[in-house]
Amino acid sequence: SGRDKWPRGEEKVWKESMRTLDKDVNDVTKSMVTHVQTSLARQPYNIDNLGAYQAAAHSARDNLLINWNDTQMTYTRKAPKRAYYLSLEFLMGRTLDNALLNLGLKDQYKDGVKKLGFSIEDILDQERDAALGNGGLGRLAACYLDSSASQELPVWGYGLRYKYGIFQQLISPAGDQLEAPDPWLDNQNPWELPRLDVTYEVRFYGHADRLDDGTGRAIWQGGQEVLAQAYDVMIPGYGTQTTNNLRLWESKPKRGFDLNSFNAGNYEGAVESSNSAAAITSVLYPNDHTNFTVGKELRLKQQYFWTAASLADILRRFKNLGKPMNELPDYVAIQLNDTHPTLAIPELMRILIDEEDLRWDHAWSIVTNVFFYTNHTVLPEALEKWPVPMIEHVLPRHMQIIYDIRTTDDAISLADSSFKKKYPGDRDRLARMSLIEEGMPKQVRMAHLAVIGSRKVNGVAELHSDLVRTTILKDFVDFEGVSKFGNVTNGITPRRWLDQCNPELSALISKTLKLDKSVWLKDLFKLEGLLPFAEDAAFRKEWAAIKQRNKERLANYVQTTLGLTIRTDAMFDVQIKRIHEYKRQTLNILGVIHRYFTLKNMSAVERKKVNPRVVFFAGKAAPAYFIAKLTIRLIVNVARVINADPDTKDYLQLYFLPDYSVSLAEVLIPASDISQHISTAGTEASGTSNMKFCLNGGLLLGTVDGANIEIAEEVGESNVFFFGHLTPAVEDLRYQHLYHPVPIEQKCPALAHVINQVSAGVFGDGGVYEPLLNTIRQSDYYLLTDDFDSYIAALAMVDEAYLDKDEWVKKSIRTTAKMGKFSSDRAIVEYAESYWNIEPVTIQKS
Ligand code: T68
Repeated sequence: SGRDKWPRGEEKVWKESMRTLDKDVNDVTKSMVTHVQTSLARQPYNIDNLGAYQAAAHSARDNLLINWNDTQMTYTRKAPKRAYYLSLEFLMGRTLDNALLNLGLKDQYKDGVKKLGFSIEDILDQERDAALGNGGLGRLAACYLDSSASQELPVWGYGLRYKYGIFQQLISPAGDQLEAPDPWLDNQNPWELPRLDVTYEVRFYGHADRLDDGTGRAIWQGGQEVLAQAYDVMIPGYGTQTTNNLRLWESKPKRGFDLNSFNAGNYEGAVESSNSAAAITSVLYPNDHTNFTVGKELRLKQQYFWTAASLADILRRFKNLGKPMNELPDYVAIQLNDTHPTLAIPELMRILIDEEDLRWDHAWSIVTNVFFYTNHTVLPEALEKWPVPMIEHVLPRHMQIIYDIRTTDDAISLADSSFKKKYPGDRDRLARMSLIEEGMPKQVRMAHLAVIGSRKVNGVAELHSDLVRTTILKDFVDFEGVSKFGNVTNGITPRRWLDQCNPELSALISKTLKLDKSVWLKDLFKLEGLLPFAEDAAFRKEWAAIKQRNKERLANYVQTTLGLTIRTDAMFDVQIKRIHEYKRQTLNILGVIHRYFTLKNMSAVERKKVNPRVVFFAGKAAPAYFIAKLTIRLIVNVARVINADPDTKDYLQLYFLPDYSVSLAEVLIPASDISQHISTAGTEASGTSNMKFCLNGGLLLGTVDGANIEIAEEVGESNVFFFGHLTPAVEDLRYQHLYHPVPIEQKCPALAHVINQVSAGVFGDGGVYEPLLNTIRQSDYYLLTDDFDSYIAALAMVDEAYLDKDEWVKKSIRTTAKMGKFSSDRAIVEYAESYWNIEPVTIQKS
C-alpha cells in the first residue's frame, strides 16, 4: 500500500512545507490574519474582539497540533505503559491563555495582537469557560491533565462532550437561584478536533443469554444501539513538547432516522430514536454529593455509554500492539475518578469473557490489575447506588456479571480468597460488605464494586484516607489488608492558579528568587526561598501592593458586571464553593449577621476602631437542593439589608456573586485576604480552593478538616486560623443532639439571638427561612450550635491579626512560601509512581 514507503514524493518538500511553531511576533500576526481570511472566512480588517479571539485561538491551536501529533506518534512508536483518567467531569475553564503559557508564546501573542490593534486581555476575555463539571472533582481532573503533560507522562483523559455544561446561575430580585442552560458550544469550539473516524457502537437494553457450554459466556443482543463519536482536546504541558489528549464522547444515532416510519408518514416516530441517542450526552448532571440522580436512567446510560466507548478505544489501542490479553496490566492503568466509571469493571469482564473467550478467574485477575479507584467523599448520602431492576433492564449482561462477582448465597468472592473461610458465620459482616444492599428495590453499591475490582484505592487527603480506611471501607481493609488503601493528597496546578491568575505576584516571585518562572513553576518547593524576604520591609510593601491591586481588579469586575461599588480598603473575606450544608455557608452568613448586630450596638466612636470587612460568597446549589437554595436566598437578603444600613455599611459589606466559575475564581482568589473552609470536621474530603488561596498569599480560616490540616502542617499553626470541634468528637455530638438535646438558647445564646432575628423578619419574611433554621434547631447534623462560639472567636482573632499589617503580610508571604507540597505535579507523580507504574516519555520530532 501507499503506506509502505513514506513520505510519498520528496521528503525535502514535505519537511519544507510543514507548519512549524511560531517563533516571533511576525509569525503570530501572519497566522492570525490568515485564519481571519480562511478559518473565519472574514474580511481581514473587519473583526471585533470575538473575531480576534477566534483567530488567535485557531493560530494557537496550530501550534498545539504540531506537538500533539509528535506526542501521539511517539507514544505509538515507543508503546509505553499508559494511564487513562476516566472522569465524568473536566472543569477546564478557558484554554487560550493556558495554551500560550504552556507553549511559551505568551509574549509573542501579546505583541502580535497589539500590532493588529487589540489588547490580549480583551481577547482572552472573549472565551467562554468549558464548564463540564460541578466543582472540586471536575477541576481536580483538569489540574491533573495539566500536570501529566507537564511531567511528560503518557496520560489520556476520557470524558463526555456535554452539549450543555453546568447551568448558568441567575439570582432573582428575591434572592432565588434560577438556572439557565449553558450552551458553551454556540460560538464554535476551536479547541476540539472531531474524529469522524473514531466511533464505537454502544448497546443498551436487549437480553443476555448465558451459553450452557461451561465457559460462563453469554450473548447480549437486541435493544438500542448508539454511536459514540470522539472529540479530541489537546492538553499541552508547561515547557514540554508533550501534548496529551482528552477524548470526549458524543452520542449519535446509529442511523440518521428510521426510513420506514418516515415513508409511512410518521415523521415524529422517524426521528424519535435519533433524539433519544443524542440525549445521552446532552447535559451534565448538576448534582454534587447528593443522590438526586438515583433512579435516573439517563445518568446510568451516560455512565455506561462513556465507560464502554472509552474501554473499547483503550482495548483497540492495546490490541494494535499485538500482545496477549494477560499483558494488559503491563500497558494500561485506568484511574476511576470516583465511582462514576465503575461500570468499566463489569464491562471489561464482559469483553474478556464474552468476546475474548477468557475464563472467569483469568479475566478477574486482569481486571483487578488494571483499575485504580479514587474516593472523594465519605458522606453516606453521596455514595452511589443503582437499583438492581434498573441495571437489569438497561444492562442485563452487566447485572449477571455483578451477580457472578458475588458468589451464590451472598458471600463476596475475591477471586482466590474465600470470605467464608475467614469469617465463618459472620452474616452481619457479609451483609455490610455485599455488593447488593437489601431493600425495595435492591441496590448495587458502586463503591464496593470499585474497591473489589481495583488494584488500589485512595482518598484525597490524609484525614480523608484515614476515614475511608476506618469507616466506610473498614471491612474491606480487614479483609484485603491495609496496603491496598492509600492516600494521594490533592494538588492544584501552579500555572493556572498562580502564574495565570496572578501575573504580578508571579513576576515578583521570579525577581525575588532570581529564578525564571519556568524553574519554580515546575518545582514549587522553590517558593521556600521567599521565607527570608518576609523580614524585608521593601519586599513586604511590594507584596502588599500586589494584593491591593488584585482587590481593585476584583472591585472593577464587580463594578462592570453587577454595577456595584466595592470599597477596596477593607479586608476581603471569601467563601466560594458549591453551596452545601456540610460546607456550612450557613455558619458564615449567621456569623455575618452576628457581626452586623455587634456593629449596630456600638457607638459611632467605637465603630471607628473596627476594621472594615467585605464578605464575598459565590457558588451554585444543586437545582433540587432546597436547603442550599434557601441559604443563597438568605445571603442575598442579608446583603440587601446590611449594604443599605448607613450605620454599618462603612464597616461591613456583603456580596453574593452569581454564576461562580473557574474564570470568576481566577479573579476572586488573588484578591482574598482571608478565605473560609469551614466544613464540619470529617466531612470535606480535601478541598482544593484552600490551596489556591494560600498559594496566592491569602490566609486560611478553617476547621480541622481535609487538606486544611496538611496546609497548617506546612505553613505552621501560627499562620492559619483554626476553630471548631475535631473529627473524633463529631459522632458523639450528633448522638447528644438526638438523645440529650439542649435548647439552643442555653447552649449557644449568641446563635439563638441571630436565628431569632432572622425568624422575626429582620431580613425579609422570616417564615421563608424556617426550614433552613429548623435544620439547626432540630438535629443540627452539621454541628453549627457546637462550633458557632469558637467560629466567632476565630473571626475576632482574624480581625486582631489584620490590625498588625506588617505581621499579616509576613504570614501571607510565609503561607505562599510553604505551598510546594500542593502542586498537582507532586500529586500526579505519586499516582504515576505508586499506583500506575508509568514513566515519563520524551517526545520525538517528526
Ligand atoms: C470534591 N467532590 C470533594 N464532587 O468534596 C472535595 N460528586 O473535598 C475534594 O477536594 C474534591 O472532590 C477533589 O478531590 C466533588 O467535587 C462532585 O462534584 C460530585 C459530582 C457528581 C457526583 C458526586
